[in-house]
Parts: sequence; C-alpha cells; structure tokens
Amino acid sequence: MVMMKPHIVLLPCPAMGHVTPMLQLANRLVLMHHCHVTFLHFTAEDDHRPHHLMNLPSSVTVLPLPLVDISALTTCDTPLFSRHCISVRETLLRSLKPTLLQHLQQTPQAFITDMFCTQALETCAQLAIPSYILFTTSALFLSFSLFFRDSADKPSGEFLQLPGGCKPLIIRTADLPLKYNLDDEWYRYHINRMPKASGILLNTFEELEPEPLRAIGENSFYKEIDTPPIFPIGPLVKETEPVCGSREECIMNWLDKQPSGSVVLVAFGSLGRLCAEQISELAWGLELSQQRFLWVARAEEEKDLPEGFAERTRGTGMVVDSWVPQVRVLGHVSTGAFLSHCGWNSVMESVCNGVPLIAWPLHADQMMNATMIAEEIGVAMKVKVFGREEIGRVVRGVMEGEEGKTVKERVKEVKESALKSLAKGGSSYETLDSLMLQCRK
Ligand code: BUP
Repeated sequence: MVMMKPHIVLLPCPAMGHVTPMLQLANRLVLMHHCHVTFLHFTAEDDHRPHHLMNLPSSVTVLPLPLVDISALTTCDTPLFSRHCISVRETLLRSLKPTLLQHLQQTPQAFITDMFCTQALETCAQLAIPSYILFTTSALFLSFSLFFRDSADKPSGEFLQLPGGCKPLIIRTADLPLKYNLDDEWYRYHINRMPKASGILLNTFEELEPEPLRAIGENSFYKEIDTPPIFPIGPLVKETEPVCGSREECIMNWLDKQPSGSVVLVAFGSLGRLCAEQISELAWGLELSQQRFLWVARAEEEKDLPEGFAERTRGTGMVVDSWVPQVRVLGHVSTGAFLSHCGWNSVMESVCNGVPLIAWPLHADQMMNATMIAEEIGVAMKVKVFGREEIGRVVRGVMEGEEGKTVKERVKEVKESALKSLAKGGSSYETLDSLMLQCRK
C-alpha cells in the first residue's frame, strides 16, 4: 500500500535564532520522514527569497508573508521586542488565513508554529488543521515558563523549586531573566496560549535534559494547567554551512593555519551586544589567557578594544566584524572551545560539534542555560565574576586545565548521544517519526 506523504506547514518567527531550527526541522521532515513541507516566511518584499532559504530541499514550497506596516500602532518608545511581536501579530491576523486558503489545495496534516507566533493557533482551529508549537530553547526554560506563567512576583531566596519528575527542578533566582519573564506581557501572552496547541516540539533531546522533560511530561502540575504533550526532537542544528564570499574564506583560511584544538571562538549571538567595559575586560582576559581566538565583534564594538590589542595579538587572534559561519567554525579541527552567550542554538551547535563552552550569559534564558550546561550537563565552565582575571582563568582552564579535560571528555560523550538520538532508532528520530505517523492517520 502506498502511504500518502503528510503535508506539514512550518511558520518560523522572523529572527535568526528561530528561523535556523525551523529550517533544520524542514530538512529533517523532508529528507528523513518523507513529508511534504510548506515553509512560510515573513518578508519585507513579497517576491524575495532570502539567502538562508536557498538551502531548503527543492521540494519545499516557500510562501511569503509580507510584514505589514505597524507605524500607526507603535511609538518611538515601543520596546524593540514589543514592536517585533506587534508586527508578527498584525501580519498573521491579516495575511495567514488568506495565504493558506489561496495556496493549500487540501488541509495539511499539521501546522508547526514558532513559540512567538501563537496567533496562528486560532487560524489553524478555524481551518481544522492540527497545530503544534516549536519551543526553541531548553526544556528547563519551558518548565520554568509554564510554572511562573501566572505569577506576578519575582521569587525571593537563593533557589526556587519547580515541580519535577523524580526530584524537584532547582533553579537559582540569580539566573532568572533580568527583565523578569513575567514582566514581559508578550512572553506571558505566548506561554499562556500553549494549551491551545496539540503538542509542543522541543529543540532538545531526551538524553540531554531527562529531568525537565520527565517533569513536564509526567508531573501532575503541568497536566493540571493543560500543558499539551511534549516532543523532544532536537538537536535541530545545521549539518553543513557554506562559506560565503572572500571575507568568510579568509576566516576559514586563518583557521586552517592554526594548530588543532587551539582556537577559542568568541561570539554572542545575533542579538548580543557588549558595553565598552565588557569589550575591554574581555580583550584583556583573552590576552591573559594566552590562547588563540576568533572573536566575532560588531563594528561599533571594535572601537572599545584596548590600545595596542590588535598589535599584541597579531598572529594569534582575529577579530572579525559581525558574522562568521558559526557551525562551520565549530566543526573546524582548530576550534578548541566556544566562549558564548549561551543562546540555545549556540549551545546545541557547540555540543553537536563536541566543542566545550565557556559560558558568559547576557540575558533572557541564557543564564539558566549557562548554569545547566556547566553544573548539570558538565560541558561548560562559567565566567562567574565579571572581569579580566576571571575571563583569563576560565578560558585557560577550559583549554589547558584539569577541569577543562573533564569538560572536553564530557562534551564528546554528549555529542555522541546527540548524534545517536538523531539517527534511526534514536530518541529524537523516533519521537518525530511517531508524531508524523500520528499525523498521517
Ligand atoms: Br554571532 C553569529 N554566525 O557570527 P542563538 C551567530 N550565528 O551563524 P540568539 C552565526 O546565529 P535567541 C555568527 O550559529 C546560531 O544559529 C549561530 O542563535 C548563528 O542566539 C544563531 O545562539 C544564534 O540562539 O538567539 O541570536 O541570541 O535570542 O533566539 O537565543
């Protein structure tokens, strides 16, 4: 009997850290789970297919959703995240249903929306399409978000306990987002809408976060607040990445000339910005560590580098302006560690390439990610006190110290379990496969 290919529609939020895992999910659904995929994407110009969509399998249908003008709904005081959320909301309210009605001949078997595009859940209900959410950070952060979704007060005390699986999940209050989760009406809005979905897909895997996953899946607390079933299907990480243009070629050529495992990649994600003092301390810290480095800085940050830094580190360090092919750099034999803000994609990419992390979280989920990967999973060392001595000590510790050896061994083990989980028979592969089987019915 010939089985029909399930048709899955994907909707990523327009931000690099959200589009990347959704693209990877599209690849996996087509290449490994025999699905037909329609990939919606927000665009400023409706006839333009952005560069990052070029690597999708040719069978994927790409549909643009032109972003609507929201100038009448915002003022110059509207925070950036709210502006972003309003623009997504207005576009979805006006364009999603007509776009689906115009382009889809038959009802798809499932619609997977980003965690920050939950307005799509109503459209799916109106069109009788089963809808799922892709949550793009850790299961631990999901459990925290669900637990505190109705709470108005920041918890006091050094630690807080979340309902667990076998044991409670313990979180440091110091690791809560600075702009506390629950102060942010948009974050709370999307988290509160999760029960409307048929399931939540997570960019993590069973072997990496067994306790948080068990907690959300089994603890009665989460059932009582109508948390839908969860599906850990990660890591959703690019397997290859092209080198684009002479600037990137030059970076890769420099890496080719460095000794194996000798370079620390330093990068703070698509949104991370350091202040002048942080730039200066980081530069001094890297010098003190006496390690080779490849530092992704912004043009405006480079002016805050200490005087003479470029001359003193010539040959051993490279500061590059704005962007590197991060996955490719992490996969390069010369890369020995990753000093990172611990955005969840960066964590997953580092782990999948067997590269230990030096954790310097900045905001949002990053503090919780950093503590978990350093203290629970053991693939990172954390910069605990801000300052050049500590940065130098931790960087050197990971690259050369005894503790670094343990972290390096552990990250190789976790890399193996990540690869296993994605292969046929592995936990993430089978979870996604059985979800697709369920969708076919
Ligand atoms: Br910087 C940089 N090249 O030079 P995260 C980042 N990236 O490919 P964020 C590059 O951006 P959220 C660079 O590989 C990763 O896929 C990197 O995502 C890529 O952090 C992505 O790590 C960054 O999740 O997103 O950007 O802060 O706020 O969603 O955590």
